[in-house]
Amino acid sequence: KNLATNNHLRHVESMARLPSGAGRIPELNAVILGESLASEENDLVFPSDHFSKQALISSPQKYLEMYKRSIQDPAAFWSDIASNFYWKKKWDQQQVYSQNLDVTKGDISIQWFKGGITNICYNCLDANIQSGNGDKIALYWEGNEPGVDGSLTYTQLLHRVCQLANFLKDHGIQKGDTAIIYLPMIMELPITMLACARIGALHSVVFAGYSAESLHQRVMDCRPKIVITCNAVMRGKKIIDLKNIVDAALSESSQNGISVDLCLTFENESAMNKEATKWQKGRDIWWQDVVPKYSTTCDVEWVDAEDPLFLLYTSGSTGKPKGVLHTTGGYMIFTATTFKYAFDYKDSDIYWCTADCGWITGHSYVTYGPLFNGATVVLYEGVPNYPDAGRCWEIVDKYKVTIFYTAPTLVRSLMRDGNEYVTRYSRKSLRVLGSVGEPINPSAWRWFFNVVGDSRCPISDTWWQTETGGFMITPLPGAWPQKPGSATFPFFGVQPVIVDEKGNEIDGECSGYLCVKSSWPGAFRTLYGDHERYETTYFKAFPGYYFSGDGCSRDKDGYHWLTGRVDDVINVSGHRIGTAEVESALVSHPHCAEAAVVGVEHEVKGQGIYAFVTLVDGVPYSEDLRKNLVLVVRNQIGAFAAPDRIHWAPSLPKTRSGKIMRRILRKIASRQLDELGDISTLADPSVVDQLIVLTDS
Ligand code: 6R9
Repeated sequence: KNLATNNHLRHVESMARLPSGAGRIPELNAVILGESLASEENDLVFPSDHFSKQALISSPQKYLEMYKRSIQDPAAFWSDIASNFYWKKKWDQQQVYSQNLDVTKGDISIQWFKGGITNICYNCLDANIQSGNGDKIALYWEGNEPGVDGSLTYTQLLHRVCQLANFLKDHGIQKGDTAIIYLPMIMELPITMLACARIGALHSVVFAGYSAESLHQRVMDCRPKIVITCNAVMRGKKIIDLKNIVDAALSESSQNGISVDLCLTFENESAMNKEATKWQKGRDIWWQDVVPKYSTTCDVEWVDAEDPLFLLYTSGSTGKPKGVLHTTGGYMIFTATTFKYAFDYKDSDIYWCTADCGWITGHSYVTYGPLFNGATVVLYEGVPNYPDAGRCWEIVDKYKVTIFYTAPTLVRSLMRDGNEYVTRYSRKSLRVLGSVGEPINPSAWRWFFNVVGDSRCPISDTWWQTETGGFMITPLPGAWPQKPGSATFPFFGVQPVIVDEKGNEIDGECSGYLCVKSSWPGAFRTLYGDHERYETTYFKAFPGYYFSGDGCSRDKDGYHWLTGRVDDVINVSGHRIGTAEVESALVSHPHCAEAAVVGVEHEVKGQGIYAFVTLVDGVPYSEDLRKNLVLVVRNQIGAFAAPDRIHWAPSLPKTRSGKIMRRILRKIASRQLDELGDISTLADPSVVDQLIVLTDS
């Protein structure tokens, strides 16, 4: 009946029968078997006994027991967990969840805890204060400059949130309205998210590295009542004038018929340029002039579990970003529960996630998941290598960080800077490490484990997506041995399946497309304003399943190995970028006739952006033009999407029906010239020779 699940259970069961202590060397806390041992089966990294003993999930057997229940009776499993949250009114007990993931059976729909009335801000703040966490630090903030910092207790955080919530209400923002947040990593960012949630307004955080054009696109799509930003931010030594970017975006939107009447601007003192900030009277308000005047208490807007909580735009395989919509109840329970187990969270932990709140990781695992658990969270405004490559470990020591969650790209870049920057600091507070955003290569994994974590801290390599809301495949750090580079096993309630091209589930050791069978509480419910695109993108490829867009293989022990995107999405430093987005930016340049973008392996970023560009007839190649093309992408999307390489292409390889053959372009870009495969189906195979000749141009 349930092929993949049974298969998965069988693997975990066999793992649970491993003789205890298999492969361990007792004198070490944890054992990492060296790279010299090529065979994968020996490549197991066991949690220390000490760690496992204190862990929430301490053995494969314990995991298996809970996992089985979560799959066999999801309603009971998740209801029990949900009972630990505050509900003004309980959900419909008869129908904890309802779902249809099969397009052939009607509209795709997912609902969890429908009829339950709650509020996520109340659960994160008020409930924690009532249970005695009022004086506990909720947020530590570390500014860009060393020595500039701040903190808020749970009670202080609640007061700040309430003041802003009152301001928003006073300015007509109501339940169901949308607010765009364009802020850097300062405390006002989670404060604003929570204030929106408190009054039932949706937030749409736009990463403050996106360009004015991208911000404008998002304004046009979600039509916010308000934009909340700040004057500027320092990233390292660079000042970025965020308010100017907002001004440009809003003026473009208003020329296109969507005007935003309110722009609340926080004065970020660490980026002193208040005087230089341009001001539109009647629209722009300084945060500090108004918000602190409001009361520090604010009634909660009680919402249905299925009322929307936020929109977050992410890249897909077409040029138009997708507004991923998450609702309240299921998301709250899923982020809180995944956070607790995947990081083995304890009350005494100090948690630092380096992700920006502009991405999903900052939503689920900077703001909501940790705060629900009453965690102390570190926020860092700056860049990880400022003033030098030791900054992260300085911060770890300063706040005695116990759980450190970051991205492989950062690990690789710090690894390149050398061990001295790490070993200069103690890091002895650390006990759990985490990785997210892209597959972590085994050598980066080992460096992270051995050097950063002193071979003491398990690594939770969490596979998940904007769409999934929270962790889907992740180690539970005390439960089972890890394999460097594998995200291991599914979280409770998650049923990953690997399917072949035809959509058949495949068993045993295999590789294919990663799908998910059955819904989980944190799943996104739609794409904002485009339910059809939601169904087409995620549910039509393999009817009956959610299709992730990732490739995955499963080894003989049942461990999952993510192999990267199989669609036209590139993952640059953990940021998702659609090839089509970059292409449409490039072709907007008057001299660019056509562009095709592919991802190529990049030592630090994971993937780099490689663009083939065909120029308009008669326009010569030039260094200036190359720079201008890169600039167009920076301006239209953001600096993080700038192509690493522009390859002049007299023409592009196309099929007779006119489809660009990216497979060939990928091979040319990565210099795998002897693996071009069959090029006979091209309309003009000689195009390929031209491109190869020009490879080193
Ligand atoms: C959370 C986040 C999602 C895409 C996803 C996959 C890649 C994320 C990963 C991983 C391998 C991991 N990805 N975590 N690949 N191992 N631990 O990053 O969300 O920005 O939506 O990106 O990132 O390709 O499909 P998002």
